[in-house]
Amino acid sequence: MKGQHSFIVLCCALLAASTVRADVVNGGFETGTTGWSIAGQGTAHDASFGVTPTHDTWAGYIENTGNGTIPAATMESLLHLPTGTVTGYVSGAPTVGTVMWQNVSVTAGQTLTFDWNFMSDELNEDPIYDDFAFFSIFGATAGFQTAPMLASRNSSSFTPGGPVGFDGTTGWSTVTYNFTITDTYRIGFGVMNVTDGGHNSALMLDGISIPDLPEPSSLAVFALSAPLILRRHRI
Ligand SMILES: [Ca+2]
Ligand SMILES: [Ca+2]
Ligand SMILES: [Ca+2]
Repeated sequence: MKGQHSFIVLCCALLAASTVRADVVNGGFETGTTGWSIAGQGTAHDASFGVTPTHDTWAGYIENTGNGTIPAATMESLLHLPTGTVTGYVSGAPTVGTVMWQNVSVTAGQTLTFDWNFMSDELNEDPIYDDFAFFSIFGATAGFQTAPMLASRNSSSFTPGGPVGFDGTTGWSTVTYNFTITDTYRIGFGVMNVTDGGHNSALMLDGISIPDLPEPSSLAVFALSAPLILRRHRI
């Protein structure tokens, strides 16, 4: 009886330890921008804006014009990016834009996934206005991880039209990023003007999540537990 009791306790302990939770708050923007920090211009839009969200009713939105937009050096400071990251994406000089971020606790092996959609009013302007968008990952202990460009005016294909005020959108794409180190990470998103501060470009986001690691099946729990039980019986 005592052995059976130990087995049950062990199973419970293993299950508790295996349920790893990160905490992206409001990753689908169903409660506006709650949980997100924004420097610049950001909000949430539903389908009445002209773009259908990929998850439920609302999607996040940051744009690179308007009051409060910030320069490249401020973006790099807020997202903890190496100096030169934001000025290095395209050949033109960035001017001002917006970043949005959130800190999350992550266990090695977990994966970030999100949907993004870039839109621009620069498409019938000169290509020197190469507005762009990016995302970034920085670990409190692990340090800078990555900050790839998602899209730019000159490097992406666009579907003409889109929301009022834009010439076209890239449409939705999904990105995944695998965490290899357990840490607290700052996950950031940015959209930037290039050469001047006019003609809006925007990045929409939805379904930002870090799913729990899968729990082992009861069979796997038994397989993990069995050697410990056998060892106990030999004592
Ligand atoms: Ca949503
Ligand atoms: Ca235009
Ligand atoms: Ca612009």
